[in-house]
Amino acid sequence: MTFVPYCAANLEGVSNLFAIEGEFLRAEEVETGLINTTWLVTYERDCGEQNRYILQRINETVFGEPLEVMRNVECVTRHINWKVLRVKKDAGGHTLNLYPGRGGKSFVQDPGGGIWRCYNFIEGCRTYDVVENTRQAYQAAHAFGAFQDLVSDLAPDEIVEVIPDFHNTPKRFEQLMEIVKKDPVGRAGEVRPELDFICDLERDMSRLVRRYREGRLPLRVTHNDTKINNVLFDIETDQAVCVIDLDTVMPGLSLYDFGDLVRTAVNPAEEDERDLDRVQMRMPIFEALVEGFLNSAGAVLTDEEVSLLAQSGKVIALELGMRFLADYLNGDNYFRTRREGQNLDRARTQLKLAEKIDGSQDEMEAFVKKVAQR
Ligand code: ADP
Ligand code: GN1
Ligand code: MG
Repeated sequence: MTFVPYCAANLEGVSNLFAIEGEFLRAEEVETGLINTTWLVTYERDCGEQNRYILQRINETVFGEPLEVMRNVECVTRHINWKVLRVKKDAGGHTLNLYPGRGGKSFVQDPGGGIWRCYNFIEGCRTYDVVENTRQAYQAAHAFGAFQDLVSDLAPDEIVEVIPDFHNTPKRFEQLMEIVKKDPVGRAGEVRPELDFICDLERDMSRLVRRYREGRLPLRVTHNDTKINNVLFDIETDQAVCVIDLDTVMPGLSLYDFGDLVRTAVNPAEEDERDLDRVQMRMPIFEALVEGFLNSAGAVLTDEEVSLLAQSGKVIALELGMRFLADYLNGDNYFRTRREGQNLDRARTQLKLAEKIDGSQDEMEAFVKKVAQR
């Protein structure tokens, strides 16, 4: 399948295939995510009112079966919309909705074979790449915990595992080692210190997966991509109002979600920071994450899950360090990059963060224990 570059005419053609009212005015690319191609499109109705929508093309390199992704997203958005209305009785919140496309599906296919979908654009919101304060951390964790609660009654076998072993950290290690062996673009020689660091931590990688295999952790429907810019914040109130990016909602462990949130929230530096002295583990942010997550998801989590919250951040930081490094060694064809060496910088940041988190591990454990005993 070839990737066709999109000009306004293509985009207008694609967005006109969705059941949205009015005439196409413009499309602006949204550049925050690293995976899909996202456009903010504006339509004008006869009365002059303008409405905005999110038009997304699913990345088929990452998602080999985009139609399975859409099936999952349909199931999850419908369930959440039902639950918010009927169980939570909270019609005031924001939820994602898919607009129907021509042909009666929740997506359309362009002439090049690309799969597109259209969501309601949630107005008056923004995302953060770096958490600025403990209130934002609490809000984000509360939103992802609430998401966990909303999908807690979906059976994991209703949802297809669209990227197998997505958070299987030991498997990510094996995959990295295979890439190092093949060294397809001749970069492995440059990253010896990073590889040594990773190999020294091999034992830590199976901390979550092992407990799941021992039957000590439940398989749930989880978000699996709880990075901080996958939650929308209200511009006026700075409250987290909606969890987005549902492509990786799959059977998983709640600790993957908490761990991914820790790795993206505690660090005051950007994900691709080059000055590693800026990479830090901010304890007050971690504390706010624990409070926020437990306040919304605490009722569905088991004691074993809670007892591992403090360990999850390091595992996921390490996992992302390996994924970014693997992509660098493979020639940068998975995560979107905008400059040379960006994946290597991302990898180094994550590995440094894993080291920083490790340095605070005891303090983190003690905090979780204290909160759990309340
Ligand atoms: P990716 O998988 O590439 O990360 P996302 O689904 O996270 O794609 O979307 C990329 C960005 O587009 C988000 O970070 C957010 O800024 C914006 N966005 C996506 N969906 C919406 C929405 N429904 N309302 C408002 N903004 C959105
Ligand atoms: C990708 O789609 P986005 O940008 O929210 C990736 C995540 C990584 C993240 C790192 C499907 O998330 O797993 O943690 O980049 N998503 C996929 O920034 O691989
Ligand atoms: Mg995203």
